[in-house]
Amino acid sequence: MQSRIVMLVDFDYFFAQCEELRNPTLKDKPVVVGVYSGRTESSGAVSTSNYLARKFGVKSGMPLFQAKRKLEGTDAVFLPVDHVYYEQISDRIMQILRPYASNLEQVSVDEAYLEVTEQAQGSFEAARDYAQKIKAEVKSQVGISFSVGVGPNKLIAKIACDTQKPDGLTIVKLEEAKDFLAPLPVDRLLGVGKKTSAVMESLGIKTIRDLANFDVQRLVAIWGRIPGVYFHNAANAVDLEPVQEQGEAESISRIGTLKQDSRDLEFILQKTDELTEEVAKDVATRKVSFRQVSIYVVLTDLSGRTRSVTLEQAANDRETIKRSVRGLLEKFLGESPMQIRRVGVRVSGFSKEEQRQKQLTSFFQTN
Ligand code: TTP
Ligand code: CA
Repeated sequence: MQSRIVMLVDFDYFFAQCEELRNPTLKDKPVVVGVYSGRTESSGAVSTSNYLARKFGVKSGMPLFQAKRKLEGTDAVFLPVDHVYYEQISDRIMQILRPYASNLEQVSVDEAYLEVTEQAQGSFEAARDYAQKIKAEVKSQVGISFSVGVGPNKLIAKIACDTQKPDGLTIVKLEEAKDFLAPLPVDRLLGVGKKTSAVMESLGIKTIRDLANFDVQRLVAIWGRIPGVYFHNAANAVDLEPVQEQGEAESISRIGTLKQDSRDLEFILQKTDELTEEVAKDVATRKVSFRQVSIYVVLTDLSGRTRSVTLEQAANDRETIKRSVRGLLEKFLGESPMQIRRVGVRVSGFSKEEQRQKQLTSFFQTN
């Protein structure tokens, strides 16, 4: 049977995996990446952790002191979040993924939907091979693993992906989709939070099967037309939401390594000019304007720094990027005595006028 085919790609234990990438000796240790609030040495919360740390009971959102306690006596490593670095890695992976899809919709720093109906010719068997090929390419080019869910729509792809991690590949065909959802609790559906699921439970709706069998008119009477119909359709594995290309990327960036460590402005600018060319090409292809230009530098001690400037007016040309990068680099070299090893150029703060505000999206925001 021919079907639409959508993939959801979700990078494994992302922040912690990025940390392992730049320091492979971390791989056989529990790794916890956290946001430090700064009051005491271990006040703050866990952003994520690698799977070794999870074995000890560490979870996202947990206070750091609690994670420390769980990992007492191990050689666990605790690191502060480095969003700029994770976004660089994320951008590189998204760039590799993009040509594999008719449409790519980035939903967060570590997740993207890919519309691959044409590429897989509507065949889930072909989609399996295709997913494996994409996984292998990202692994060899960037060194990051991810999990994939493949389904007849976004809803199924997302839930399929969550069933097998890390490095998972889960395929749920069109004809299997309803049975796949049926036994799951209702809160697995996007848009069914604590409040909604409590109301559903009071109506005797616990599983998605219960919801699928519930009278749609009653759902509409309780939640209104758009949510009511959405719940009914979702429970029946029906989801017509397109994979939307627009507004998916929050930034465009490139990073490169200098031929030798340096703090010579003109030498470094040769590299950033090359990177700027590529960034400007992407800006033109995606027809976006940006308000922010940033540089990212990796110093010889491998620590990263970022500097940004916000433009008075949105721009879309390479000269603006070059000028801003020069200014930022000059300033940075004036402030820091360190040698630079790698440099990156990024533009962000894209103009939003093209972004479509859909009814369902606004419903999720208020739910
Ligand atoms: P997730 O995809 O939820 O988690 P993950 O990538 O760490 O692990 P996996 O997918 O293998 O289960 O979140 C993506 C990133 O978002 C994560 O690496 C860190 C960040 N994050 C937080 O900062 N705080 C949180 O509470 C959560 C859940 C995630
Ligand atoms: Ca993830």
